Amino acid sequence: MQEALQPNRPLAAAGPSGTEPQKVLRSRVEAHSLVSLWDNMEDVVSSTTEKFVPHVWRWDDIREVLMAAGDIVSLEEADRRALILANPGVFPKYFTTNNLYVAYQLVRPGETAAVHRHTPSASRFVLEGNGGYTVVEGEKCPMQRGDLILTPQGTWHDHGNDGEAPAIWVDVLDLPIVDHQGAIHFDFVYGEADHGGGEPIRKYSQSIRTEIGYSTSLYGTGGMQPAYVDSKRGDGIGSPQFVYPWEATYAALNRLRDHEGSPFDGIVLRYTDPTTGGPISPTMDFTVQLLRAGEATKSHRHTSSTSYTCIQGSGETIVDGQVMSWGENDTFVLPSWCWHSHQNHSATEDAILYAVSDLPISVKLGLYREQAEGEPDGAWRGRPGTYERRQ
Ligand code: GTQ
Repeated sequence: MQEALQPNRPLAAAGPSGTEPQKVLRSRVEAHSLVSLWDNMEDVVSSTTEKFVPHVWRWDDIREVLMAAGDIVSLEEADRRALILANPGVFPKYFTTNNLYVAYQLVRPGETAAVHRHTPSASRFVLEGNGGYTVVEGEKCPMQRGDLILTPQGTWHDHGNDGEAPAIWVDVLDLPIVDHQGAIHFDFVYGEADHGGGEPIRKYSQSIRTEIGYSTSLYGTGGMQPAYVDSKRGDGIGSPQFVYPWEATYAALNRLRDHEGSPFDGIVLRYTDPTTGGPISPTMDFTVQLLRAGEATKSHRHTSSTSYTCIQGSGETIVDGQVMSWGENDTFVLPSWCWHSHQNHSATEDAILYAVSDLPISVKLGLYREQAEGEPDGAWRGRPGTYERRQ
């Protein structure tokens, strides 16, 4: 029988001790802002993203503090009244996963948040209220519970609330990767020419330029696209459909509920850019998944991190052996390359999760790997993902 392969050399075998000449050499090296690879192999090849931990943020806690902030912090002072879900593993850095920034935002009745645009891609998933809205590139997008509203990179956007109740939603942005790339730019100066034309005048909010429902009437019918408009909206990359209404999402989940679905995610649907069929943002993948009463998924892991918000029901996600229980409007995060499986313990009720991951980054860079429970490690710890083939 053949012996199992052994590593050529255990990592960091040399370690930071060594002979006298090696120690003298180390001080010479360090005096010039240099570091030797041979003394620090283990640090150099280990992953700093392992510091991100799985965590659950509770809706009751967030809502209470957010409502208190509503009384104390005005939108004129705050620009955006949002509470960031700061991963405890990297605190005080305010990232939620290595590539995702997640926050809960409140706009009170009658308030407006000033128009701006930026290089990060942004999204809002609506939890509460029925008079909230976001204006994206002149399109007013009303915000009802379960709606997904996109403000792709480079699109002007402002928020408001015409209703009687607070509007609260979950923001997910790709801020951390844009930051790593040294590419964060925000533009706060917006101008429009007045009705008669002439020079642009600075404005706090955008004028409405389309009818309500423009996005979904143009792009919201699967398999059909308007051939008479320029589908580039804003100056970046992203879906021209800015609104994905809950009604359509929920109907699609229900239509498919008798399918077997994914062994790892149940009935999982991807939000797509109608012009490409791919994810709706260059860096983030958006999905919604139905875990039927009593459903328990198989465990797997992959090289992408995910933020999940529970939209309906309750359940548990087991991450590397740690049980994370969640209920309506809670958000929990799954760091990259952690084993995870989901369970809906209810005998009668559905559970629905809204999930945003950084999968497109891994796929574009050729770094996507996945591994199912019971599968051997294979090449590069895992196997190349099936994601591209499913596209
Ligand atoms: O609503 O435009 O949570 O620009 C972070 C940055 C929300 C927004 C955030 C933003 C916004």
